[in-house]
Amino acid sequence: MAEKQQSVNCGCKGIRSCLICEKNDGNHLQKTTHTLHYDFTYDPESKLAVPVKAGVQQPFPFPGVFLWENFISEDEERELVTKMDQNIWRESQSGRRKQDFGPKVNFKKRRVRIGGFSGLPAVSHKLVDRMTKEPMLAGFRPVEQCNLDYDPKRGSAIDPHFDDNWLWGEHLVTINLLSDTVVTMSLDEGWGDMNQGEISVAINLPRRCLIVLYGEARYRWKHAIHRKDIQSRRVCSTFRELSAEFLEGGEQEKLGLELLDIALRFNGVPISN
Ligand SMILES: O=C(O)CCC(=O)C(=O)O
Repeated sequence: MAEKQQSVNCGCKGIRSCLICEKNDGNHLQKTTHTLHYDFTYDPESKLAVPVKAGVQQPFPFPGVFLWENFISEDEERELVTKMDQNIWRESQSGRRKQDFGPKVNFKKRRVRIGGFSGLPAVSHKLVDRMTKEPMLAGFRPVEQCNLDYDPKRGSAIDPHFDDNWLWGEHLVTINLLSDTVVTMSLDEGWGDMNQGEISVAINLPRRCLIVLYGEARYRWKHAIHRKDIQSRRVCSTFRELSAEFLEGGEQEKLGLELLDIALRFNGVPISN
């Protein structure tokens, strides 16, 4: 099937779709899957993935997730979203809208352009100070913040994917705002007696929590937000750090230092692409 032309009303390209382009284009690809699914839920207390249906499958350890409930207060949430809504939201893929505070990156060509990057926004200063008080984030120095806006009216979602690991480092830190949702971790090919299909682990994200994905949850499992898990408007801010190549002793240390210097001045406006 020919690639879909980008709709004027949304940001979807290729196989991505949202409710707006699905209405306009009867030919959009509907995903059908015939594989088996093994469904688990993450238990933050035990850090185990627990089978949704009791029976054959056993719980298993699910490392690489850190959850901080009530990371921000209701007042802070209001302030953050009000400030975000004063900036332009740009249409993105799969019914999302976004605001980016970071360098312009061509991941395919492995090129970074500092260009119009003016730093993370001022409102994030106290949030970054707060998160880095947590011992596991003590060395976390973000150089990018991406705000995403999900709306059930647009069918917003993000397909299962891995984040880049050439430029971005191990810790992906996300603050979840305005509504509860679920981040679904998936492994296309299972193991042991689950080797016939896909394994997924649902992590419940309460409104105003912070989640860190690192280690196995970052590098071995894909992550996604499914359309069915957006029940009302949801906004999130994801913070990303540099990989070793851009840090002290790395091949691109100089560029990394420049990016850090700009990012952590905290007087940025969203980049316009
Ligand atoms: O919406 C989220 O929580 C995840 C966003 C995400 O996966 C991404 O920006 O790559």
